[in-house]
Amino acid sequence: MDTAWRYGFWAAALTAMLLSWCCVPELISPPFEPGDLRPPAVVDWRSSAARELRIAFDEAVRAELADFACAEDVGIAAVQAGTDGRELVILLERDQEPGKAFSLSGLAFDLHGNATSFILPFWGHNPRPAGIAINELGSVASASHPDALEFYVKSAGNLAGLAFYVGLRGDYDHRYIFPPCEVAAGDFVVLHLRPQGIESERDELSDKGSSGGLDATPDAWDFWYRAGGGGLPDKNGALSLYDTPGGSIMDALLYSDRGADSTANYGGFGTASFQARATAIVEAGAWLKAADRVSPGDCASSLGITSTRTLNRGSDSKDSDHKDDWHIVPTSGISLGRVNSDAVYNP
Ligand SMILES: [Ca+2]
Ligand SMILES: [Ca+2]
Ligand SMILES: [Ca+2]
Repeated sequence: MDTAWRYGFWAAALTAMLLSWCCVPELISPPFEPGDLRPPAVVDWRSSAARELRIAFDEAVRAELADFACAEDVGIAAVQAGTDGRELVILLERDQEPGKAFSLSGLAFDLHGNATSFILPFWGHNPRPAGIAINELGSVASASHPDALEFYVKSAGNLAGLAFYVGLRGDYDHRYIFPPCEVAAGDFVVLHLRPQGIESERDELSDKGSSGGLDATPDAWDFWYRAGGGGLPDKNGALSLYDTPGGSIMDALLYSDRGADSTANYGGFGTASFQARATAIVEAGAWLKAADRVSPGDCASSLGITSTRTLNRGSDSKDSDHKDDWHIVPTSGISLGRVNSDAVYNP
């Protein structure tokens, strides 16, 4: 009797337990929601004043002064939030030296705590950038006329940090950043892209007459690209000039010998790279196109260009961002460092 009762009791208890387990709602984890795990990304940066740097991100960020360091002796005084919270403003203790390269390292967090660290190159803020434009193209070299480019000074100022690209900012074969040099309106500046490496080739920081070398002249400012391999594309190229390496486009030159009827691939440009650069320069507002899509016919014509028949603006250096500003001068019409010839080469 007792045994039977005990079995009955435990059987009932077990059944009740099983029933109650079955009725307990199962504990289900909520679906995994990753939230924001992506760190903020730097989208732009620049020296914005003598004692100020700005770094823009793709989302709101915060940062601590202690996480920042600067290689140059400018001293970091504060790190503040800028526009929309998407920008950091780095305040410096001392003025930057115009055009001088330095780097800044730092750490920024988005509002979910994702961190990104960065080391960014800066060029000392130039408070008075000279207004210059590409004026004469010597892209087809000979032994006595290596690749060179002339700029015309439209408005006085300092060249420090102005950046010339074979290509454009973010997509280039060569880049040259000008050193500090005071220039006057009407001056000419010549960048020699394939120096011989001889001692007399000097960057003229204060004396227009101090450099020797091929195609250097006593009355123009001569500079020498020393990074090596700095040729200009002979007949089909996209060149650009920016107010700082991370800054705004000041001028550009698109040149081609293909013409509007070109049936080459990539919209007539022949290469994806040339088409992409031409399109980007037009979209940046530095060159005009005739139709919806930029074509080689929108480029200044380089047909007939040689080492002494250079591609030139007119003698007035007029700049309307249009191919018609440009012409090929007759044989021996090259005028690097001097006013351009208005004579036109007739094939
Ligand atoms: Ca000179
Ligand atoms: Ca222009
Ligand atoms: Ca000239």
